[in-house]
Amino acid sequence: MNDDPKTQRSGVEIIKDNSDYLRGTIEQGLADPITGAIAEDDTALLKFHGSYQQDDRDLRQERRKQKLEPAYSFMIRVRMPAGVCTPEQWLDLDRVANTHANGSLRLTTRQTFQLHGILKRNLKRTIREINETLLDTIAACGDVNRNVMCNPNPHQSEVHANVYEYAKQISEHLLPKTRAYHQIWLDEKPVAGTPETDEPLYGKVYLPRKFKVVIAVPPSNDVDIYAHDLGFIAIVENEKLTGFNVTVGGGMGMTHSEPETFPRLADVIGFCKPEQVLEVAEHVVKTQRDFGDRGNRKHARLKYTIDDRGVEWFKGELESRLGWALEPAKPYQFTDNGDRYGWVKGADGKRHVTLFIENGRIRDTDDYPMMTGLREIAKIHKGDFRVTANQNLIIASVAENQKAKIERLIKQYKLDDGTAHSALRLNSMACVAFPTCGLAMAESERYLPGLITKLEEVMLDAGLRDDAITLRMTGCPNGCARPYIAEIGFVGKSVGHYNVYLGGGFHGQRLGKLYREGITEEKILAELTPVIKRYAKERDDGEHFGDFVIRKEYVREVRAGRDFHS
Ligand code: SRM
Ligand code: SF4
Repeated sequence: MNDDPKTQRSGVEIIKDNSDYLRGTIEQGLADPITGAIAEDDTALLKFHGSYQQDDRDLRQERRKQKLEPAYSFMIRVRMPAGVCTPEQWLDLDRVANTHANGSLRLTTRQTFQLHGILKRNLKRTIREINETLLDTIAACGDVNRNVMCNPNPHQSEVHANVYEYAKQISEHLLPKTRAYHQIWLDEKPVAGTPETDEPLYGKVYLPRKFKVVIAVPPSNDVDIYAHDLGFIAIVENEKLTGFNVTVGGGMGMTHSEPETFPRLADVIGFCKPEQVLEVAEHVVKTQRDFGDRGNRKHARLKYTIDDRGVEWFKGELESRLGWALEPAKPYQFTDNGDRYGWVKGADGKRHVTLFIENGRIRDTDDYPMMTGLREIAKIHKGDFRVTANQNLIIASVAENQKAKIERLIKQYKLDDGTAHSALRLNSMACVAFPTCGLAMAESERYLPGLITKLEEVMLDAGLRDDAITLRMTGCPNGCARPYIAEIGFVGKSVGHYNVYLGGGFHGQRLGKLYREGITEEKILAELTPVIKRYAKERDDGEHFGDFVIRKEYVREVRAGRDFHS
């Protein structure tokens, strides 16, 4: 454990420290026409501005052979609390994606957009255009608080609307204060004689690692509250929000063959009133800022700070900073972590339709003009759009007299309101992985749809077409699609090989357990077919797949992250 952040610092800590509040030499790097990349140290700083330097991994070998530098481009992630944007913003992002990026938009597992394939020479103009549409990319990545998530439909009830306001406030409250972003991307001139802010919340070296906040409104846990550093579970009495249970210390990332790294579910530590939310968020962040490990980035998330020192220690530290004690947690119940597809009527009488966007990828193909269809809807839609934490999309707040028009466009462009697919596919997610993700070890987004087609045959044969089993895939163990809380999780080990995890909780309440290691598709199908068939025959009434595989001892129940590997 690292008790003295000054003596043991990882390389990224030193880069942050020397960066003049996240400036580094990014501006100079953007102006250098010799290379499509920026300086290595600046790639760490660029993340705080919402962008990653990547290279096309499909082309890596060929370019190496030809002695060319990698095909560099940049990914941009938008900050968009709770996944809400207007039709105008949709149209702007669509245009930006088709002019400066690779012609597609990617809905992420944290309810926002990513654009891929932006060349260095277009990076500044792309970020500027995103800002012109009144969205931004500040702190979408980096060692700060990221996009704040919450149940995506404020129009569902007054409580949802209320909670959305808190998501926005938390996002604003935890933003870095440096003007670096505005100066580099938006040409803001430094004001002479004004000293740089000292980042009152984060300090000069920001957090030891990324930090993620989420709000859930039971009974839906579609935001997977236990997977995040800090969470607020809305407690509702007589249809009014009375406050929140506070959760801390969740996280998914781990490294293969390093058992000291593990996914961990958050602990519920107490209850706070609505007006105390910002104070709690701020002091949880500050506690992690002061106690998180700054020597080893693989051990730097809040989950390790809490696991090493104990939840009671953390709660005590938090309460001493707050100057008051959290109340005991209130009862609550989650039922699932999936999306509800199709049309629903909200408390305000407006209609909302949830569309299935497979793995969040929006693009046109010859037989599926999805991007065009959504653009046409955005042109006439008067409500807003909401990205869900399952990479899907809600066309929200449709007035009664607009519904038929939107329905027509959904049909015309073959958009999917959840009727066309099996429950297995509708409850699936895959991370991006190849070709853009620099950390991918195996395919994910490009591979999962085909694997599901094969598993669907098994499900169909077993009479399970409409039975929801959560299934998630990632191309490496970092866990971007939260695979360790799926009932079936596939995690890339090497090209074409996956670890299979079984037994995650249907509403995100339990970690899965390694069932088979590093197996190919043929083996995956051979291993899972008998389990699925047996589930169809021997499950108890209403029993979920994740519970069944534990009861039948395919895997042992994982009760704590620390036991994930044992
Ligand atoms: Fe993630 C890194 C994509 C949600 C855990 N994630 C990455 C990078 C940026 C790769 C990199 O560092 O070079 C990926 C970019 C791929 C690409 O080409 O676009 C990437 N993560 C994603 C997205 C786009 C996956 C998706 O298919 O939607 C999600 C974007 C979220 C957003 O909008 O902010 C995404 N990442 C997550 C989640 C899920 C969540 O937050 O609910 C997790 C697990 C939860 C957690 O944080 O523990 C997650 N991503 C990671 C990690 C492991 C962190 C750790 O503590 O070990 C990394 C690697 C790292 O940070 O070193 C990572
Ligand atoms: Fe990349 Fe791994 Fe995240 Fe997938 S899980 S996007 S492969 S970092």
